[in-house]
Amino acid sequence: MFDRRTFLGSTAIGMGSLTSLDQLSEWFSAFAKIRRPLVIATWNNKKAVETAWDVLKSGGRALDAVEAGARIPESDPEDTSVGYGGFPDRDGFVTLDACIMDELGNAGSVVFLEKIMHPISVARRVMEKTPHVILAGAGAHQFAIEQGFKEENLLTEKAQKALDAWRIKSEYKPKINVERHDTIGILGLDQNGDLSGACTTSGLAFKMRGRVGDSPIIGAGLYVDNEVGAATATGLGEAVIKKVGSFSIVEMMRQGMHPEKACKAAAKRLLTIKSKDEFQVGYIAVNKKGELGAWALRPGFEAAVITQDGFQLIKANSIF
Ligand code: SD4
Repeated sequence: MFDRRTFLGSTAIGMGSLTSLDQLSEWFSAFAKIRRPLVIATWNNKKAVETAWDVLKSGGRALDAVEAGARIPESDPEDTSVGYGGFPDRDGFVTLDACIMDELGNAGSVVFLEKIMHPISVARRVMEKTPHVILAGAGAHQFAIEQGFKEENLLTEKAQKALDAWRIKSEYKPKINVERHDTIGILGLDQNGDLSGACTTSGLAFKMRGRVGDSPIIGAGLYVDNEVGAATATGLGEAVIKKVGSFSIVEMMRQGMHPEKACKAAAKRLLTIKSKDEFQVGYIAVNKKGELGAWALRPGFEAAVITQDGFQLIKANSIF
């Protein structure tokens, strides 16, 4: 591990040596010219940030980049927290939540959407083609079909087996950080300096039917303000919603806080929740300068970052 001094002394050997977001942000501050484009996503969503990067490196729009990135875990049957292959609710239905925001402050969201593999793209259509922000359930599904999306079975054999195993005891206690958590919140800063964000999930495994988490809630799971920065969340959605996590981070950045400090302050606010010892929440953020932040309630949270210097998996600091 590096301390600040050894880190600064090591920058000559490049970003491959960085071990934390603090250090990455310091690197960005020290070499101000290399701040954009960039992509940051929750967890080790490497392929997603690489896909988003492909859009940005050729001068593409951050909105297109984050949508393209979010679609990667949505169609991956091995990813049990997002889209196809996502673990179902306790009644055996895969129900999806997603939202997206662009640099103009537009927002679109779908909640409790079934049988459509790419909720993030439906959310984008809600944003661009309707006068609304959120469509839910059967209405969201109807809109998706009208827009040309295909109806598909999203429940994989692996997910059905996991449900069958869970039903033996039927104890509902989300094992945050224990099962694989790849819910993706992804933020992009493009060459123009414009920000966008996307967030997509199948929500918590074995949730009650009808439950909606933070991921599709503008201000909770995601918030983008192109004048300031963007933030997104992962973990126990109920906790993130109660604290309006992503909006708080952007507002703290608006007051001049560095993204890392703002994420930490938002993570600290979770401590007033009674069940704080039983859940995980992770936040990531980026500001207009391309400075980054990531902080979690407890250890184990990671962020995937990509810049022109390549991919970095960052271990986030935590309150506990
Ligand atoms: C939810 N925040 O639905 C999501 C779950 C999550 O990794 O992030 N899982 O509460």
